[in-house]
Amino acid sequence: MNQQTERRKRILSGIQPTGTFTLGNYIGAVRNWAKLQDEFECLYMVADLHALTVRQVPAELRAHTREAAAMLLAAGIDPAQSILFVQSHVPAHTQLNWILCCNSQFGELSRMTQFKDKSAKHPDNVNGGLFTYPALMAADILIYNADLVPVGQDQTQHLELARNVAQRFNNAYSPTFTLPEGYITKAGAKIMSLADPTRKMSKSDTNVNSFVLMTDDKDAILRKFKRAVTDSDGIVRYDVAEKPGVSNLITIYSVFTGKTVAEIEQEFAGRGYGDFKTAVGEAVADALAPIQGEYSRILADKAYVDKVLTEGAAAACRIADRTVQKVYKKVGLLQL
Ligand code: AQP
Repeated sequence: MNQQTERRKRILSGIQPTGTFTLGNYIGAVRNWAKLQDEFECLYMVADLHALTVRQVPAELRAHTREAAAMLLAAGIDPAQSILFVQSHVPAHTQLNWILCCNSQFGELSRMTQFKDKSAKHPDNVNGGLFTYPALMAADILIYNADLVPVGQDQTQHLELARNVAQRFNNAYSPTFTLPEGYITKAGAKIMSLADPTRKMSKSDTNVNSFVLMTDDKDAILRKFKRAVTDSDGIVRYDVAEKPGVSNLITIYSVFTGKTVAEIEQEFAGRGYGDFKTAVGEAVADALAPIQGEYSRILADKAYVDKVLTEGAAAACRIADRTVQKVYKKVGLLQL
């Protein structure tokens, strides 16, 4: 095969509309998605079905879903290049999910650390969806025969399960699914909570000072960084074990200024945390301002967002429905 006829590798990635995106979501995921569009065939999904594993307020989930799409567009996802869609708009995901649930073992699902973590976090709602979540995630990926899945460290176990289930299905029936590989972007740093730098920054955190939202204005951003938990030695030095708060701020500052850790340590040598926190806040606010402008403009045009999502769902369905038909046939479901 020559360069022209070779199919570009396909990427699938998703984000849950469980709240407004944080700086963590942006740095770890969304920021990189736009950059992947030139090289890969990309499918980006607002994972509203996954969001249901935790109780949601229906009106908020609806609003967050449209907002998520608008934010992805504002962050540079180009619907002319990539397929942007909402998971529940492509029913084939749940159709394949059932088949994959029937090909996943209780033991392997029980070993998932996210299940254990989320069960501990929501002891009053340890539901079946939380348990079978990795089978739906496998369906999300396998239904498009995605080659690559950009994942953080926290998702590698789920991706491994998707590969195992795909392999099992291919062996039991016939080659059907591409075995997906993880695509770890170097820039996909893990951003920690500003209130507790040993935990990751999360959009559903109940402490509003723990995260910076993509929609926070400059005052809120500066205030949150000023309050960020650091330590008492007053030295701007990168040391995750000893100085997790300061190290987290260095990472964020580095992402938005392009400066290295050494340059940052040098820049703030002998200056204390006040100056440093202000500089981080300013850098973040400056970087988010143009995205926020785009976001407001796009979100105000509901018809445009819905048109993108309608076209995205149609394009995704065209690929996904074919896979499901093939799978249904292979497992012996009667086709009329
Ligand atoms: N703190 C983070 N640092 C770097 N990357 C992060 N991601 C999330 N938090 C950070 C990445 O964002 C993408 C989408 O995540 P998700 O919405 O599917 O679920 P999540 O990882 O559970 O994100 P949150 O914000 O923590 O959501 P909630 O609070 O609902 O659980 C993923 O690629 C993730 O790695």
